[in-house]
Amino acid sequence: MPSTTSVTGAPVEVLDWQSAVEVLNQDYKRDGLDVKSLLDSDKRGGLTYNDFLILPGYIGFSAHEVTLDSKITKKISLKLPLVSSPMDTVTETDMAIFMALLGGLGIIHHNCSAEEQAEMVRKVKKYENGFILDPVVMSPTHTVGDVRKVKEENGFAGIPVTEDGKLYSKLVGIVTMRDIQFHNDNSTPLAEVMTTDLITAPEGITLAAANNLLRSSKKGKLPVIDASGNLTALLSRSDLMKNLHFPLASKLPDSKQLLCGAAIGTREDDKARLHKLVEAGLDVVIMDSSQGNSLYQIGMLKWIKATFPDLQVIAGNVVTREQAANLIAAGADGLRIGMGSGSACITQEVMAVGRPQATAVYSICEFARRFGVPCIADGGVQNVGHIVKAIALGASTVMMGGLLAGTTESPGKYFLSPDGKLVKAYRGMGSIDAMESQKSSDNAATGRYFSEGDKVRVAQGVSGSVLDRGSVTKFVPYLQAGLQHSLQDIGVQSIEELQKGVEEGSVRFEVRTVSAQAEGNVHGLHEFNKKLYA
Ligand code: CPR
Repeated sequence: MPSTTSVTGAPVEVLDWQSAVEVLNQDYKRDGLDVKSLLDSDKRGGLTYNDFLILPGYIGFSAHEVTLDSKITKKISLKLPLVSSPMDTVTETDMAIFMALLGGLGIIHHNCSAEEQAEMVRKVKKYENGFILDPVVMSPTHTVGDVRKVKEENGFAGIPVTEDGKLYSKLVGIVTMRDIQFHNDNSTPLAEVMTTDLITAPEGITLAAANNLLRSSKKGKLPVIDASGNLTALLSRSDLMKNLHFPLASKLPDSKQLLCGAAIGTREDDKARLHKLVEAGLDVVIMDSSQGNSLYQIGMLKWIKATFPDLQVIAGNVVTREQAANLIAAGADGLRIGMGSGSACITQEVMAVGRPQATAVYSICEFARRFGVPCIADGGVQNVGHIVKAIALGASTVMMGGLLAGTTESPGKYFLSPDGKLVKAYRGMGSIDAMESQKSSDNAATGRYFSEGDKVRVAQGVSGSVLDRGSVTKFVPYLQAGLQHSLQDIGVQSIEELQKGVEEGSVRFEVRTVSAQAEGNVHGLHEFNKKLYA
């Protein structure tokens, strides 16, 4: 038997290398901690995502084989577990459309009138990839100057002309830059310059057929008309060139429409708001409250379940099992977890109430799973790693505000920060700014943070800006690919497998000391460029 010497000089038997796995299983406990020991808050206090790591497992498959399907409510599943926050600097029509196209879900904010919010929901539900459903339209009395102005402001010409200058009115022509190129008189009415010899597509045409027609017509724009000749939509050649394919798009089975969520408050007039949202086609409603375990929310939840039995209702926010139990018992189809972890949030500081997010997520998800209630981990997500950790701790989906606020699809325009960086505004919904933007009593989002009778509004958030992140059509697929690679490293091929592994103790964790956190970040470089994806 070969032998070697230990540090004390005593001879030590060298084992047969082929028995390494057997010896490991016989003589050793598993490396790392199971999830219960990790989140033992008696021992360690509450943890945040940065306080721990997941240990790697065995890779027996490629990253693109990892699937990310997960439930957002009892009845609705997504192919990508990502949700955009109901905040007025994060989710309006465009964000909701693209989050759904990419496999996630957008929750439209309610810091606007009920009509405005319902209109946004309607646009998402009516959206068809490739079709422009609210094109700029002009009438024959509009002028050459008007077209030039649109070109200047929006970068496109090619404008359909209808009898009264609106969508759903009779199409009478189309005006392109070619029609007005050598026309110096800006006051000439479009009736004199527009092209009237039109190639159109009939309403109901498939995107593929419409694209073929657009190609063969060699035109820049293809108007879609109904049986009476009224304009209903438009296709554009430039969109055709960049037309993306969205195989993960979030839709209900047997439906061509994208899924759409929206937030409401728990006041009496939110009932009328919800009627409008449901009429517009809403699939999921979130009752938006920073502390959801209340008489008001439970009352509202029961009313919604009785009035709209088919609507999926997400309750919250909650951070303890006790809060969650009340909402589960009142019929919640999903829960939203987080209090004070949001990037623009000062709730924990001001109210002294809240909970570190990793502990909150584990505590509630472990409980809610027993009743088949999926949970959203909401707030505090700054990178792919945080998403993976939230899911490993039991969250079905993850909600992001700040991380998506700097994308092209979020509301608002980019501007230059004082230090010359391209940024977009981002603000907490309980910031003074957001509360003061409340234009009418019909506009109730900030009710999440104050009541009508309050003389002083106590801010629970800040307003500021976030760096440009480009389009969600690039950023979300980056998050998706990152998730797939992470699950591959852990050695699991799906979210279900990850959560089962955590529950059974085969997926292991390690506490991350402050110096471990420093080690895990870039260190020792004089300068570096942190480009996240290419
Ligand atoms: P981040 O993704 O930016 O970290 O967090 C977004 C979440 O922050 C939102 O979904 C919401 O739950 C929470 N949030 C928004 N405004 C807030 C204020 Cl003023 N205070 C506390 N939480 C807030």
